[in-house]
Amino acid sequence: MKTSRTAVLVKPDGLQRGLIGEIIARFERKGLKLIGMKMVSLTDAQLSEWYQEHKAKSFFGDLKSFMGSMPVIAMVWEGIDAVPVVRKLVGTTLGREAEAGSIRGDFSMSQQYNLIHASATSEDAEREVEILFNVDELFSYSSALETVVYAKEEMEQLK
Ligand code: FUP
Repeated sequence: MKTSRTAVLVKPDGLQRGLIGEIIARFERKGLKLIGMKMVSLTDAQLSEWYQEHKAKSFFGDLKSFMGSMPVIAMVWEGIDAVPVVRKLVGTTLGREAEAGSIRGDFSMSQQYNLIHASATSEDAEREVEILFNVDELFSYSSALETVVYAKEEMEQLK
């Protein structure tokens, strides 16, 4: 168990479909803490860095133009094991096959239009947070909910 932070994007299809509130609500209800959020238009350079692992793939150009076609909502969520916890809430990549109950499983039918991005690993999370957020855009505050979301020993890890 480790306190970590993870980067989330509500993609252009999530914006168009009016699912921003629904997505944020799911993370809030889970007990994760929001430490940064903004609406932003991703540049081609940012997208190339963001999706560097897919540079050689056939869908790279399409994916970048889709992601740059309108603003996205960028967020950073924090909590114990935040990276795998958020990936589980998001569901697997192909919306049609994603688990019912996950965000993609409940709302997406597509591979590219799968509503949301979430960091795959802690290393990815740190890189992605850095691409989108300045240090002064991330916030440290104590949440009243933490004492009921986590047991005492778990709270130690949040320090
Ligand atoms: P994920 O980590 O679940 O977001 O998925 P990947 O990192 O494997 O893929 C990144 C994004 O590329 C996906 F969200 C959707 C898009 N993609 C395609 O458009 N076509 C493909 O064949 C595979 C992925």
